[in-house]
Amino acid sequence: MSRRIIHGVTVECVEGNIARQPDMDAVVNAANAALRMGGGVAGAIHRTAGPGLEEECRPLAPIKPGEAVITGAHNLPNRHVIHCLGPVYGRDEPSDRLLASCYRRAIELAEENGLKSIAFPAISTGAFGYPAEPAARIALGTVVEMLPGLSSVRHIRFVLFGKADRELCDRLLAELPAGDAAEA
Ligand code: AR6
Repeated sequence: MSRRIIHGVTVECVEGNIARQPDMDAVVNAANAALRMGGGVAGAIHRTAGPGLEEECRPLAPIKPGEAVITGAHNLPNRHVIHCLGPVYGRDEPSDRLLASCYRRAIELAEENGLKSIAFPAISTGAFGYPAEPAARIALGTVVEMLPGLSSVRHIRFVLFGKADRELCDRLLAELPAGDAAEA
């Protein structure tokens, strides 16, 4: 687990389950285009949220790679779910820009809805095949670029499934320039 405060925003890497982040206003779903139950993150989120989440999602689907939509969280211990469709690696191009767009749109939606905290899984790095390290660089890089302009979001958490991905996140977070604020 590692944590830094950059431009007044806490950014952290933790190991865990995205469906069990009760202290976060929003959790991000690594969705499919149809916004339906799936495997991995989408399985954990929909299973915990219950069938009301799929119902709320139906009129919002389909979404395109790089897009994000926001819903309620139903039985999840959060206020909202932000559903992002990541690129399928090797198919949806330019994959780096589409992946960056997911993180950017998710944070924009959090800001528009006055949310203070948001937790991300490693979008596209499971079933969609995006290699872990370039995906993590895009995730952290995109988020950090936005930090100086944020007014509502004060806490951003990356929830990694397993030690190797969490250590990768820790390493990239430690490499970031300091920003303007105290380190935690
Ligand atoms: N909490 C946190 N991370 C998780 C969890 C969890 N509960 N479960 C898996 N991961 P994936 P994608 C990690 O496949 O690549 C779905 O079936 C996992 O180890 O969930 O964007 C959808 O329906 C990996 O590092 O998302 C879509 O069709 C990362 O989260 C498709 O898969 C993302 O894995 C989306 O694929």
